[in-house]
Amino acid sequence: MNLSINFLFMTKEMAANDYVGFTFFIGCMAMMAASVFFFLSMGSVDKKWRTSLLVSGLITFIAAVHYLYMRDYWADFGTSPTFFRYVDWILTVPLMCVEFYLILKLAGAKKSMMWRLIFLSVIMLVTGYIGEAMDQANAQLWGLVSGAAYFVIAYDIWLGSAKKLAVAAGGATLKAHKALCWFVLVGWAIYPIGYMAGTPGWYDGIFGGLDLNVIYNIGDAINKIGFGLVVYSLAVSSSEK
Ligand SMILES: *C/C=C(C)/C=C/C=C(C)/C=C/C1=C(C)CCCC1(C)C
Repeated sequence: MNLSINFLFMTKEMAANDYVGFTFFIGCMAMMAASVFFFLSMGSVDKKWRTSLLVSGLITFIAAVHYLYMRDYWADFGTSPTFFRYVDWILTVPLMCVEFYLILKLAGAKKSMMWRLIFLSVIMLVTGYIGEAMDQANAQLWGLVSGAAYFVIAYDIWLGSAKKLAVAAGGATLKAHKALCWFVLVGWAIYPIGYMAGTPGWYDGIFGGLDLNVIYNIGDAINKIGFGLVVYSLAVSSSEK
């Protein structure tokens, strides 16, 4: 039962050609380093930005811990740590929704906007998990439902009420909001590609056998660390004044 805890930090061999294992390893380090950076940066920005930086650090910290587990899971079993992956996402993706809210709060954002995004992200992830781990035979269908929720999230922040608040706030807030929107549209689109590489469907074979974990790990590094850096630069640039 406590196997997954006992094997943490134990030395194992990693094959030189285990490029999947390597991306878990490097992803883990990157998430740890980013967390230290975001936490330590909290002291050098205006008070009103500290919570945003704290959340950025929590996102990468939660990921770092899950990467430790996923790295070891991969080393031991050589199969996808799907469960840890989705537990990580179900914690960190809603926190990214909180980040949108925190940035726009000063411009008058309501909590209902945040809860709506969180609700949609949970639907996106739960249906994705079902398709990937529980009902692969219908992976295409679950992926479609998940994709629909993703589409609504993207619509909401690009064109919905969040957009209006960002425009009203202008300046650095608008710029940061735009950057985060691009992360959701382009950065998050990496994940459905990983899903298609790892589940059966009409898309079989088009990714040439590339392991879904490599795609997910690249997506995580871009989205979690990049997202945090956008928040960091907003905090720094609007603290200087
Ligand atoms: C830090 C982790 C992040 C930002 C994870 C994001 C995950 C997604 C945007 C996943 C989306 C999916 C679809 C849109 C369809 C197929 C199933 C998913 C869950 C991979």
